[in-house]
Amino acid sequence: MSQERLPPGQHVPPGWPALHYGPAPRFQEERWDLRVFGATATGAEQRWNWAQFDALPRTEVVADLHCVTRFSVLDNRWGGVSGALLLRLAPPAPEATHVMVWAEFGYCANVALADFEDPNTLLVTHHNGQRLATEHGHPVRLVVPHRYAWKSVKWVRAIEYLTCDRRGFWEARGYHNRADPWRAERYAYQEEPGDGPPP
Ligand SMILES: Nc1nc2c(c(=O)[nH]1)N[C@H]1C(S)=C(S)[C@@H](COP(=O)(O)O)O[C@H]1N2
Ligand SMILES: [Mo]
Repeated sequence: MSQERLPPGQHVPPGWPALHYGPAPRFQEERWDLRVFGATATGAEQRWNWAQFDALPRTEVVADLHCVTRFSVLDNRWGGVSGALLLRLAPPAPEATHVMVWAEFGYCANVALADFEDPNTLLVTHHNGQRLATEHGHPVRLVVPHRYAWKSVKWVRAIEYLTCDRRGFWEARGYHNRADPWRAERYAYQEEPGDGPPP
């Protein structure tokens, strides 16, 4: 494997490990919605039920997934709704700088608006042409390929627009606020001033 292909310290295990904190939620279609709230352009929140969300136009991106525990899963063909499209459908206020992506059971991760808008960032419904398996985030997970995978929130239920940065679940538990795998930004103690919200 060439050095350019894998970020520092990463290796490729067999298959696709499933890794998460706590249990995997069962998808209940009739109770599911995706909510956008916080600093929206109009101040109102927006919701899609499952049928509405599943009818949105999908994009495909081929990208690698890098977990901070050092495994990488290469060449995933992700299908889903782009972060950029979501921002067009539910515009943030001009002051918004970050999003907090919320999952079932309160897991969350913060993502800079620029990273959420990146053409490779998707709200993923499909992997290699098939619906995601439950343990990988069915029905919808975020994928931000250029950040460590704890920011690729599985079982997404809400997106909160923030006007100042705020640490998510792992970012508040000693992990790096930005989490660029190419710079091995694993831990909060590596942060420089400005990499995270003021303490
Ligand atoms: N809701 C939720 N999403 C999550 C996590 C979690 O604990 N809960 N773990 C993250 C971590 S640390 C990793 S490495 C990836 C793993 O994705 P995978 O299980 O599809 O490989 O999911 C991320 N998304
Ligand atoms: Mo991870």
